[in-house]
Amino acid sequence: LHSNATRVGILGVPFDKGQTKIGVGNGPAAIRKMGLIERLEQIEGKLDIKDFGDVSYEIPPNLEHQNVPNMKGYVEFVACNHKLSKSVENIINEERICVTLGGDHSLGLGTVDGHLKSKNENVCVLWVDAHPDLNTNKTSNSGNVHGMPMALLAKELSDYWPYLPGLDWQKPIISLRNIAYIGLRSVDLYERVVIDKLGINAFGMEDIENYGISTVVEMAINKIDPNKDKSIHVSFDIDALDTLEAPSTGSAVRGGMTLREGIQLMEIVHRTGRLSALDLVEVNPNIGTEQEVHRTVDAAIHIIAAGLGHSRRGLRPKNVNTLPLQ
Ligand code: Z70
Ligand code: MN
Ligand code: MN
Ligand code: MN
Repeated sequence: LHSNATRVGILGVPFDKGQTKIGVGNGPAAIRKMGLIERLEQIEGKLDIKDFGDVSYEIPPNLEHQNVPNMKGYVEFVACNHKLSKSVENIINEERICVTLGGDHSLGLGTVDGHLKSKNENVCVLWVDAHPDLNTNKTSNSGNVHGMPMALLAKELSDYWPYLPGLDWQKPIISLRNIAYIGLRSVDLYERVVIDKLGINAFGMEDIENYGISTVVEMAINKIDPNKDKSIHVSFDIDALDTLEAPSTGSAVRGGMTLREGIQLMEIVHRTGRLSALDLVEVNPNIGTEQEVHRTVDAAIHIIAAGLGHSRRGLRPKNVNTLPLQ
């Protein structure tokens, strides 16, 4: 391998307790089985890829009987994300882009936390999603923690949480000024209030429609990383894509991004050279027909490959003189 090859770490998180549908824990296996790593190996310049396997976790005895009102699966959520945060921190410390395969989006707490710790908090986040995942346990209608990671991460919302046992390792250490949403189209009442009151950078589907995806991505990155010196985290919920593009997910919302827009978004992020972490979450291979699962997993792999430098223009030949062109 070339010594300056892009270094990548793959990490599976078969976690499904952040919501109530069966199957999202099978996401990492489905994405690997459809040949993620083989497809990444075809990227120009050859990536240096290391598969770190799946995160496993145990519930510490002092956490076992804890719970927090309106937070389903609380202890599993806390235990898994603690382990995940450390794994992500270690992978980024190894100077690898950490690609996390979900699993439900509650894992965004651990991946962003680990990234922040590795990069001394000099991180900005693109949250690509139909949903803002900005509920607290007081505002959530569902009690599903995959709708809460952004509210746990945000400094500005720390006063709105009760005491959270076992979460002392996770300080809300990112400002909402360093976060931008792309693809929103299913926003709860309180989420809407918080986005408006705090002026959170939020680019919805109508912005993509009005400006085009490349302008939206440039605007979002300029807002959250104006000096172009931050480490970029993309947390990509597959439900950002339209239902037709990614049907096998737990809360599909119509009127979403095309796969082409998703790929273009990731290509732009790749070209910044500052991508350090990419989450690809909420792929649920137990939802839909075999063909729909195939389409969804294939879309996920295209998104990841674009973020790591796959070019739709094809590979450049190593030595033009040996080609039968004459
Ligand atoms: C809703 C909630 C959500 C993903 C659904 C939905 C959140 N706002 N996130 N699917 N990926 O339950 O809080
Ligand atoms: Mn989400
Ligand atoms: Mn979502
Ligand atoms: Mn294809």
